[in-house]
Amino acid sequence: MVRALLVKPRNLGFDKRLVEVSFEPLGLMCLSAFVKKYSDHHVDVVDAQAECPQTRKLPDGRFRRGMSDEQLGEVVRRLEPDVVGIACLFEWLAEDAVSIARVVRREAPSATVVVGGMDASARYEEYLSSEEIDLVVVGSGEEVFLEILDAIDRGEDPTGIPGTCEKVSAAPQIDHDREIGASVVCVSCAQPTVGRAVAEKDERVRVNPRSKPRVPFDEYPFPDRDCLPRRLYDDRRNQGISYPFARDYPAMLIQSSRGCPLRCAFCEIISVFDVWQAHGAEYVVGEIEECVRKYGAREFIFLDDNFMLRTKRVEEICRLIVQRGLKVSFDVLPGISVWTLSERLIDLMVEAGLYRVCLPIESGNPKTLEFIRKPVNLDRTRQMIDYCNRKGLLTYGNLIIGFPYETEEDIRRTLAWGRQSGLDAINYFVAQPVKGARMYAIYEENKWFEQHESAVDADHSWRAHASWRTAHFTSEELGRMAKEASSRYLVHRFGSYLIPTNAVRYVWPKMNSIRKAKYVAKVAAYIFLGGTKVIRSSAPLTPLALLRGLFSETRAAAP
Ligand code: B12
Ligand code: SF4
Repeated sequence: MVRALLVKPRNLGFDKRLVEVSFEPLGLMCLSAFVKKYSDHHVDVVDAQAECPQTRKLPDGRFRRGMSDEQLGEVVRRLEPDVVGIACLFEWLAEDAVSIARVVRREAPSATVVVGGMDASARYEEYLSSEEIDLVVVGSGEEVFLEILDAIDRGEDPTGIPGTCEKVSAAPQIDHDREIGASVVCVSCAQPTVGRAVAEKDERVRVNPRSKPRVPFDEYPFPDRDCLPRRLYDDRRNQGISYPFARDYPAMLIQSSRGCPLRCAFCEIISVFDVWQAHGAEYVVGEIEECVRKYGAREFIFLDDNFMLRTKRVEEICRLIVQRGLKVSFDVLPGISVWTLSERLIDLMVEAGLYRVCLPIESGNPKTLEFIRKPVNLDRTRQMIDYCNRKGLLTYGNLIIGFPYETEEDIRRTLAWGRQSGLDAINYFVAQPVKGARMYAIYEENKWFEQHESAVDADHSWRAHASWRTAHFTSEELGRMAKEASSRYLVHRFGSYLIPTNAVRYVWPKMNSIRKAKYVAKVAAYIFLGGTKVIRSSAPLTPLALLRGLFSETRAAAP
């Protein structure tokens, strides 16, 4: 039996309010449950952010929320782990993952340090360049992490395990034709090459190809939601901060499928989760029932990368929720693929508890959609948005601007489409070159990462930030355009509700019961009074501003 410790990093960022956002570490909960079900290894889970909710200002102006290194060191000393697993979902948390590994190395020098999660999977080389990290697990972690524990339990080195990336000592590859006056033995041909050898190739990372999952996905246990005190996440304050747009508290996270076989240009999912795995409807609704029974959950936030990939499965999930009389609400955080929607499916989803819908449309420009390779039909999308609005769903969409070769005109087309979309709100993002995504190479080849102008506002935790340039825009212009586009759209949209026909068509279906009206009032108050960062950066929302927004031209905030 080995002792494993799983750690969720502390949160970092320039926005003090955003670093308070604390989601339960569902990935670590999945690992914990799996190891407990299929072995007798001991697992502890620590949420280094939520378990010590103190925020400190760092010298560079960022905030860090969570345990100090000393507190973390104390935990490691007390638990004496043989293996420490650190989750890293986001690029800007990599730094904290490394500093946690450093603490572990100091307090438990013989422990194996493993890192996993979305960012670690996509950028394993960067993680392995840290001396303190031994292994990176790519993609789904349950089976691989258990194999690592088993290997250590058997007293073996956890090397060569499929699904891991590891360091290999820098073996000198010999160029027999070059003289450097050193004496080396060539690792390829084992010839002593005195006087004319050079270490040419320095391959320090080995990727051990993944094997097919062995355990059927429906035999995976439900996440170990009790491995940490529930109050850390279900407490009303945390729920309000972390899920400000939820309707029914407590809201809980759930993942019914992983991965997505599509290859949108900006998305790295395919490089991390190489197979699409999905639970059947019985499993999903069984998990919902358990959360309702055990924790009193009233709302579920699905985290699936592509929840809608098999619409039959979605229909079955919704039917079962209705049949079993589960009075729950739900939302799909990463969004619903709009091309899969039909009026019938929307009806069924609403009946099962869908009350707001995020549509990742990505672009209002057909040329850009072609570049992304997302099968979005813009006319059909508008029809579906209209139907969702009439069904009383709160509709918001994601539109991305600043793709590598997008011109001012291209961006204007997206903004113009957005304005006609009928969505209640639009999040405008800057296209991000994430490692593992198809379009990453374009930025590398053009050296656009090195040409960014603004690292001052380097808060990677906020969507409008860009630290790279594109063919036509600087990083500063990209960030500013996205920020302004989101707030301008809201002003325009709220302004349009002043027209009585629009109010009847769009607002009334969302407010025609006390429950719905209370929810809309809450969301509006959050946006305009509490203020998201986007809104706070726009002009005050006076009636005049709303009228101006209504009648103003769609302008790309281009230079
Ligand atoms: C939930 C979520 C959020 C939540 C919070 C997440 C959190 N802090 O806990 C919220 C809503 C706050 C959020 C916000 C954002 N998010 Co987000 N989010 C997600 C999402 C949809 C699901 C993550 C999740 O919980 N999955 C469910 C669990 C079960 O899976 P998992 O964590 O991957 O764990 C499995 C494996 O990864 C692995 N594993 C995980 N940890 C470990 C550890 C070890 C030791 C091992 C061995 C294995 C292992 O095993 C697990 C079980 O198989 C992902 C998409 C994705 N596919 O990851 C995006 C994602 C992580 N988000 C992303 C982005 C860009 C953002 C935002 C920046 C969006 C924006 N532009 O504003 C903001 C940032 C806000 C902030 N300051 O934190 C990107 C990250 C890109 C990157 N590499 O940096 C992702 C990958 C989506 C995407 N494809 O673009 N997000
Ligand atoms: S953006 Fe969505 S649809 Fe496209 S590959 Fe990623 S998860 Fe799949």
